[in-house]
Amino acid sequence: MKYKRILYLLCLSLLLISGCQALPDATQTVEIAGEDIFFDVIDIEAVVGQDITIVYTNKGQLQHNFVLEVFDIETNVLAPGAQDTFTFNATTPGEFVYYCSVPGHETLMHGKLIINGN
Ligand SMILES: [Cu+2]
Repeated sequence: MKYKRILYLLCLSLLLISGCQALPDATQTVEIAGEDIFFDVIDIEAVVGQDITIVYTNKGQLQHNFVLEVFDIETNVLAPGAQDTFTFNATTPGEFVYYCSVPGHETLMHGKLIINGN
């Protein structure tokens, strides 16, 4: 009887430990559309150390791009319907603004990447 209780506690402990070791650095893929004149995703949350793949599509009638300065990301200015995909590692915790750098767009066309520390 006593052994059953010990075995139960041991199994419970293993479950808790394995739950705590879920991989925080699995790649997160985010699809973002640039429209006229806004991004359809304005908040991205990630965990420090995680790889983030952005699939960026220009779904507007105007030209748009995607800039995330802190990670040296700047797509080409995309024609309507064009797409660009890129991956980077969320190396630094904090909040970072991404935007479209086509003149006149940034004021309305921006979003925030939030990287949470461990
Ligand atoms: Cu734009």
